Amino acid sequence: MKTPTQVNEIAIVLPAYNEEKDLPTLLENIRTTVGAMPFKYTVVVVDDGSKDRTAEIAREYAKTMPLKLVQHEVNKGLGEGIQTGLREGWLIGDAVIVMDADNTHNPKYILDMVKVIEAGDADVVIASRFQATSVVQGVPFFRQVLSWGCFAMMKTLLPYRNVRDYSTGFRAYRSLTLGRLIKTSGPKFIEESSFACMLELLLSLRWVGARAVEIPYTLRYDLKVGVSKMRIMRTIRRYFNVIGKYWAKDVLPAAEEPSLHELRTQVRSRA
Ligand SMILES: Nc1nc2c(ncn2[C@@H]2O[C@H](COP(=O)(O)OP(=O)(O)O)[C@@H](O)[C@H]2O)c(=O)[nH]1
Ligand SMILES: [Mg+2]
Repeated sequence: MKTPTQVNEIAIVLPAYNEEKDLPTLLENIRTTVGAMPFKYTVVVVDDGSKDRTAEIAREYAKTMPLKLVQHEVNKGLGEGIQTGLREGWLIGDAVIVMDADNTHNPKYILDMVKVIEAGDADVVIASRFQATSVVQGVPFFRQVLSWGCFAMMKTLLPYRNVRDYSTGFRAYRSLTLGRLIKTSGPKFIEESSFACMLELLLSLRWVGARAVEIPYTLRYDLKVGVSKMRIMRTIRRYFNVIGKYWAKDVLPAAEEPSLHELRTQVRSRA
């Protein structure tokens, strides 16, 4: 079933922890690239207790571009960061894009992602490393093995139609679908604090019946100046936890969709 969605405005959520080296380049890029796209945008920077100039940089850019800074006083982990960003983002945009703040995800792909949502073909659009024309530059071998391993494991244990890249952070979500997830699960809709939160979020969307589509893109890991924050062994361990959580859960039956405005009112009145 198609669910065409008019996208007049998007929120771009950037979970950021100590990203002073890469954030300015990304924000400049967003301003020129997304600024030229046919919809309004607001960047939501979630500074998760960074010890460097991440928050200062965001404050500086907020003077010259649509940018909202949300801060956690102490570092709470990527899961909490994504959750804070999505909670803000779905109230702002008709679609929410989440991408890494380390300048490895090019904002030019946002247009392709939004087009899929507008056409009504998907509720979540994944910029995938595993499409035929996708290119991955500069990712360490072991990290590639990890994402392939995640793909193979998920296809065997909990396959999601059309999905190959289960663990990437670069995705677009239809706000109505995020609203449905938040309404169903409550305000703490992500429990994982580790990088396994990306898998958890995807499986929770599968659970609420979200349809996924992937688009090809080029991951420029070689452009990253700062260090990776992923703790690999911890993430692998947590993947199993997430799979266990969703293993026996049946996909929820389709429900009639309220308008985005109605859904926002319903969720706000509960909070
Ligand atoms: N909110 C929050 N974001 C984080 C944390 N750790 C990493 N991130 C962000 O999550 C994204 C992915 O991290 P990154 O180091 O790029 O991982 P990699 O690309 O997988 O090597 C980046 O935007 C980071 O700033 C954290 O503890 N809290
Ligand atoms: Mg990254």
